[in-house]
Amino acid sequence: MTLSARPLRLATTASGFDAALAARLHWSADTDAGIEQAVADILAEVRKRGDAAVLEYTNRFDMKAAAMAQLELKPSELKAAFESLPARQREALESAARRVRSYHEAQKKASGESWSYRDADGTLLGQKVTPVDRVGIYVPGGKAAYPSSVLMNAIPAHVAGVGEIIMVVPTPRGEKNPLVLAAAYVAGVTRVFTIGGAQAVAALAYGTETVPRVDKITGPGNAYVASAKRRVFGQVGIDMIAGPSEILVLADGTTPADWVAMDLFSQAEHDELAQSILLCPDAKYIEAVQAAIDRMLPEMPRAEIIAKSLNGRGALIQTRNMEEACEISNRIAPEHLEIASGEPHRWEPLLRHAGAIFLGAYTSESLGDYCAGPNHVLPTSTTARFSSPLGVYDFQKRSSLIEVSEAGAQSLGLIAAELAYGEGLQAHARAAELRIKR
Ligand code: HSO
Ligand code: ZN
Repeated sequence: MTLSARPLRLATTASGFDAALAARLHWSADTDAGIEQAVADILAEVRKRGDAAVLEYTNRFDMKAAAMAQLELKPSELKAAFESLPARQREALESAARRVRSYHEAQKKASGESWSYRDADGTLLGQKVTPVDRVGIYVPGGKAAYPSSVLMNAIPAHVAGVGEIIMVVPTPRGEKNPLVLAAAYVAGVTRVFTIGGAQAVAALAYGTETVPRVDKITGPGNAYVASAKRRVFGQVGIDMIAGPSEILVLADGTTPADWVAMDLFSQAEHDELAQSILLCPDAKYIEAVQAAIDRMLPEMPRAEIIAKSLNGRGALIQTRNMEEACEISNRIAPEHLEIASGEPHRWEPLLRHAGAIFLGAYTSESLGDYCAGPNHVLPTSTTARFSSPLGVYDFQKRSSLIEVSEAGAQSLGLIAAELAYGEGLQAHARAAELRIKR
């Protein structure tokens, strides 16, 4: 079978461009009613019967175990998994972890510290930042079992100062992924349970005899996991619900076409529903990228997934100029945005909505996925319009601090009492007035 990948060719000057683009971008997170019902049942069972229910579901879906205790990995097993890896893999994992840690430490310094000030009355006002006590990290077990995602979820939690990081990872047929366990070891995960699916989310959200109840759950998962996370939200915090990976490349024609084509492949190989888009004013360059796709596709082990993704959701779009390319990119609000240009800093100020922005020809998105330092858990499906990468701030919360001085009580008391009487709340007004000196 000869595969071919022909992303949709569009031009902004053509009539019907807006509709054609909108159709390509469309993606819906809706899950079917069957999944919703199954998940609701699993959550209810785990809530009611704890360990016994988790064990039953695990035996049914993943592996046989006689007791919950068998589903917890000992710290020595994590260490052994790390030590079993070839030296080069160990070093890569540690270098990546170091860089991700430094980045998130800088992030904490810049925006994650407590602050306060005193006003003219001597009243103290501020904000105290504290870590979440205990978090749960969901790690998928199937085709998307990414050790890099273990680092990206656990390290910011660790840097935030989270006391306990509980990881859950299903082991279909009992097979453990040593790289995933090694990543947990390197990232400083506290406890690991080999459970997955909606039952693992339920165990983390409600707690069982063996699995401690957490305050927040992060990490990607399949439709069951996504549905379970939505349903336990409120009981616990959750991170975003991620859609398929996306990459958008803005090209002015100066980056080798092969590099750009391979970057488009890199997200397409994640998932048949992943989205890879090129925006470029130069028709010849678009041809060159298509030629590179044709040439390199057969060499790719995941050619079939790449072809499905590019044929179904990919697009090569010719724009009038780079300014228009930036404007369309803002409309798409991609998860990953590469500025494959000789003057990336000229275009970057025009780009407002993107999960992560990769500047210049050398900045392959792939480097950001593993080791540049910033987080690879990013807002997808246009949610970069209003949300941000996973970060230290997702594992922290803020408390307001107020210390009113005696002088402050006089002036604030008058204001508060006035407004309280207006709301018909006598006790509020009197509490303020009692502190006013006659
Ligand atoms: N690009 C993915 C993350 C990842 N890539 C993990 C490789 N491994 C997030 O969109
Ligand atoms: Zn990736």
